[in-house]
Amino acid sequence: MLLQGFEMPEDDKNRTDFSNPPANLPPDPSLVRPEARELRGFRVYEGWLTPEEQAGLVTDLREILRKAPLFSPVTPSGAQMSVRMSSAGNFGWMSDAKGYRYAPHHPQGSAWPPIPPVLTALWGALVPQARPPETCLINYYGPEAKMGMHQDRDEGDLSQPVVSVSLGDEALFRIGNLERGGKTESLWLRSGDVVVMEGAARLRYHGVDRIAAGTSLLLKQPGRINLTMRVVTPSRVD
Ligand SMILES: O=C(O)CCC(=O)C(=O)O
Repeated sequence: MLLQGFEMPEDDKNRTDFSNPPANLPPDPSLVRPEARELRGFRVYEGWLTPEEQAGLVTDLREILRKAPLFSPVTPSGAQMSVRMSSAGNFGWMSDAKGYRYAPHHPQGSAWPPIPPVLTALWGALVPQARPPETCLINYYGPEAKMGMHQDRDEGDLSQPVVSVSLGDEALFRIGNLERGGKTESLWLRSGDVVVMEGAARLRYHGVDRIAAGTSLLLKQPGRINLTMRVVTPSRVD
């Protein structure tokens, strides 16, 4: 039940047949990746992942979520988030009455599964100077889910980037300022798009206002997956 939003189409003729893609495709040297465009310091790579890579990633995610099922986090003030979450990597992001934090275990007690190699390769290609990612937060948005404006600041080393991958239905992504409030700008993120938040833009407020259900054929049901890779631990001072 927890995996339903991620199942690939098997018998729907209107959808591309990605039903049995290889989990990790070999790099194709002839593949030309898109250049970034910049919006308020966020680097946006439209269509960075090919449809085949997206489908392979969904296969990887299905396996991850079998071991670390999605759960519905509750904010410290007691509100249930509309986005369901899980994680891969050494840590997973958690929220409950005790606050926001990273934890080494899923709420059910198991370690988080490893981050899929296609994602660590993407990180290496787009932020080669960064430390390796220590977590990949998996956000699942149903058609009604959204995410309020927030900063990503629970990590121990804010000099390290956040790399965000969109899969499935389009999302209206809003970028704000370094402090709450003020004018904002929005863009639609589509399946395969990647956003890099780093440097001066790392702490910009951002959020997701809505999902345009049914705009992608990648997932079996309407909805969106967002993956954000981050470094969690403080940098070592030797
Ligand atoms: O879903 C998105 O595109 C953004 C996710 C996000 O802001 C977060 O996980 O902190």
